[in-house]
Amino acid sequence: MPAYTTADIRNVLLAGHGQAGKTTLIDAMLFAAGMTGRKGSTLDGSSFSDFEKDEKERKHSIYSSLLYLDHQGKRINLIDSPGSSDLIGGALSCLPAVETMMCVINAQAGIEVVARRMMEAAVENNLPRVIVINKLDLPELDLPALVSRVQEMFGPECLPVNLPASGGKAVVNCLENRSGESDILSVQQCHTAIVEQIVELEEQLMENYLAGEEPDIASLHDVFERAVDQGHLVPLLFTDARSGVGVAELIDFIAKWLPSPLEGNLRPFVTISSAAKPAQPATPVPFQYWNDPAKPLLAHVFKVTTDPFVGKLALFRVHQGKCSGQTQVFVGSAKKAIKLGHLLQIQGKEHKEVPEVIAGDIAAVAKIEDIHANDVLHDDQALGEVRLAPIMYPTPMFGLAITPKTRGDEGKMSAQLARIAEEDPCFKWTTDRQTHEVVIYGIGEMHLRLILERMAVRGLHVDTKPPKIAYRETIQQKAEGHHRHKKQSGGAGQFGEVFLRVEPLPSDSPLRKDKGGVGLEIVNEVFGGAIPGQFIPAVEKGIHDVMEQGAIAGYPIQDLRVAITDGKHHPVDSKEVAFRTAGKYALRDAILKAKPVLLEPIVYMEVSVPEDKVGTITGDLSGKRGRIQGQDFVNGGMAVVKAEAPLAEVMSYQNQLKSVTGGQGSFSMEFDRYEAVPPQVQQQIAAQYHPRTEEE
Ligand SMILES: Nc1nc2c(ncn2[C@@H]2O[C@H](COP(=O)(O)OP(=O)(O)OP(=O)(O)O)[C@@H](O)[C@H]2O)c(=O)[nH]1
Ligand SMILES: [Mg+2]
Repeated sequence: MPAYTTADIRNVLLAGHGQAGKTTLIDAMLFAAGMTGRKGSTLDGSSFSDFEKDEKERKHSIYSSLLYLDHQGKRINLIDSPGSSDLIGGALSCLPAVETMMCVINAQAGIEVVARRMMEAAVENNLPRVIVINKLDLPELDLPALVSRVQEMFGPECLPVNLPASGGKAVVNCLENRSGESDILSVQQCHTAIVEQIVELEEQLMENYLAGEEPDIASLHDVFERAVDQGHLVPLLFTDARSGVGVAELIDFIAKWLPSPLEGNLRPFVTISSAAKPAQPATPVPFQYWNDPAKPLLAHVFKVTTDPFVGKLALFRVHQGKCSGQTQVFVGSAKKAIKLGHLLQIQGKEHKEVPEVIAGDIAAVAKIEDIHANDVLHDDQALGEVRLAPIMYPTPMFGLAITPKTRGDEGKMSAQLARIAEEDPCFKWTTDRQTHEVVIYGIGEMHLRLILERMAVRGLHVDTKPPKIAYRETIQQKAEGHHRHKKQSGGAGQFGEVFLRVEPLPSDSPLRKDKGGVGLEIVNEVFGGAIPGQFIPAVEKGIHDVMEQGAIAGYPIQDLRVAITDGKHHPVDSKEVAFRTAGKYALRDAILKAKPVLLEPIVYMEVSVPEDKVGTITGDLSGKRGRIQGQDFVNGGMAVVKAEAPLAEVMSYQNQLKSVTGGQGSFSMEFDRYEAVPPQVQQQIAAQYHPRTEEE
């Protein structure tokens, strides 16, 4: 048994924009808590959190990492996450492991894209938020203005629990103190604001407070914690992670005020009944569990990684029950149990074997190939259908075609790609149907570059080709299609005839791709056995063929409702293959009459540049079919231009920005939606498409 109980655990994810100081803060916390004999630093590669070679070289976090500290009998698990918008998948995937998301904001740069994104993601995932404003030592800060910005953007419930004091050399607690000296704002006013915010949640407290009774702060723990859980309060703290100001206070605050697994909001586990019909999306039913070590085991694998010494490592959070190395677990709905073997407590790159992991805690298990990212581990077959509700990740849109430098390495390449796809939820790869090339997709240029480097380190070198755009196809109106497939060759013939109707899926249909659906609904309206029931699946197969292969330019089709309306069969010559072919060509026929359009990915961009470059940037983006959405002037003479643009035009924006601004500026880009391409672009792309017309 560990020396602590579930009630003593705190799990905190540090997230936020790149360079805000998350990793530095974690190194500072470990040092302040006496966990490390020296203070690690990202500056000289000695960080306990950024320990991977590529992280040290680039001086920023690339992977999430798990660390812990012990303070006043509490076990505090900290997850550091990368702040680059390209790597946000690594931060999002850790949300299910914690009770609190701590968003670190750079006092000078202000609220940047990833901070905002992670704040939104925490709300979507019903996860309490804490804000840390770091780098309070930097010169020329306007901290009161930043606090107001935070409140404007994330709500008036973002309230300071401490304030910088002594010229930035200390912080003063305005939650536990009614008065005191601070550099900015009034301790008394901040104290009142926070007390008023939390007493609101309890009638008796509120009445007493209104009657003039100042509550005893220590007695407010439960209601404070509830306010945090409900998002009714977002505590805000200040730090200077480099010199350690506010760091001990931050640890104290986590230990004392933030929710333990027993108090925190439960993660959205659901049961997916396998009884649902395959054609219909299964309706998930919320699954109730408790962070109780006495109940059956329920754990969730939130990260899989490869350790140079132990091989595959799966990091998991126990949400219910407990496990030891001897525990026989089931992975999801698997019927055969496996023994966990060695359980490891992780401190950055160090591992220590532990005998047991209890509900609420985070640990890792080594060398089990059957355990994958996002798996649920349990020791009770009744939990076989329990899953975690999916996390919404940004769609990887940046494509690169790759071929191994060494012929014969294709198999090795697939194995590596599969491994990376498991380690990184925002990495996808496919084989292009037209060109048979392997195409990898990531969030941005940097993301893919890092992945290529990782493959090279693992011994696989590839050639890359200019990025490809993942176009899609759809239709704009209703139309009918027909095909009769008839073939007489020698003995037995082939016969199948299909009539069908297509229409766009209604904009509110849950089956639409942008709603997370499969993008296709097939309805069987065939009357009186014109197509015998046993051939309907073959027609459906033909429909799926076209959906994958495209009809106008060779890209996947989406958001179609296809009604199979009529057909003919032949008692001898009707075969599956005939109906599959008929279905395929009938659908193609219908689509061509249904005003087909080519869709292209549109990205949302935020470009940070010096103020005097704003005109150049907006002009340049407008020339790239971009639409400017707004501008923000932030601290330090910088401005943020917000825009939407077709991905095809801004694929190499990194270089474009460099040439326009002479090296200054940075940007983030994320997929927003698909939109029809202008007609002349569609003509160009479609003209290059030469489908094979095989009438097998
Ligand atoms: N002056 C000052 N510099 C800081 C502070 N905290 C961090 N830094 C510096 O800011 C830079 C970035 O710090 P990191 O801790 O790597 O930032 P991060 O948020 O982990 O960044 P990513 O890993 O890219 O997301 C480093 O040079 C740090 O030394 C601070 O409080 N004050
Ligand atoms: Mg970092």
